[in-house]
Amino acid sequence: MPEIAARPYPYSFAPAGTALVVIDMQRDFIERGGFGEALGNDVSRLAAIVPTVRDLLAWARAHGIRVVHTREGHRPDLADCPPAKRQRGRPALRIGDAGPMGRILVDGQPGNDIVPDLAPCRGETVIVKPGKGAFYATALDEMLRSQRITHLLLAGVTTEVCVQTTMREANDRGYECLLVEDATESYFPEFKQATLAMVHAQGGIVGWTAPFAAVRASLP
Ligand code: C5J
Repeated sequence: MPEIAARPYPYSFAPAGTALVVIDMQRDFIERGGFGEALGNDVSRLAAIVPTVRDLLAWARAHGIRVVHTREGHRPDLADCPPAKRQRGRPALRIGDAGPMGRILVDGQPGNDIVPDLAPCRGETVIVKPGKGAFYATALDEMLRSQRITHLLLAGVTTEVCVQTTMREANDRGYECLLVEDATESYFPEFKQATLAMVHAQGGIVGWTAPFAAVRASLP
């Protein structure tokens, strides 16, 4: 079985039982004028990982590893957006407000699209999720189980919010998870480093982490 030189110890996986889950690489978080910037963040930090995520996607596709993309997005009537989420943080633009890329964090709006360099290929699953975790109020778990997926490689943004929440949800559901270190990013570098440490501490209490080079080396 292929093995990735990971922390805290090598990660074994069968490509047929593995999915790459790319979380929220959408314009709302990565480009100017979206939700991330409305919350006061410097979005350029996130744009910097796009080339690595693109290479990771190409690697997964070349090896027949299933690819799942997620987007954080709400229904146009915001019926799936709790008022607490909409009110939180006093942002310049709230979820559902009209912004430069359409309505903020609303499914179907230009800002909610995945960035063009990472556009899903035909046949790849796109999960639209109302929460931070990709398992909350979605069919992700049923979909993965029906395809006999047991191992997840995770990438995307932001490391300590949607990526970590999803990884913890997956871990609790029994998936063996590895977070690709340079294919995830945060608006706060210290939060990213803390998340990586939390994941692989205590013998891999949430899972494994490894750089993309180590992932790529596992399947020549
Ligand atoms: C946030 C996310 N940060 N995708 N969403 O609100 O991490």
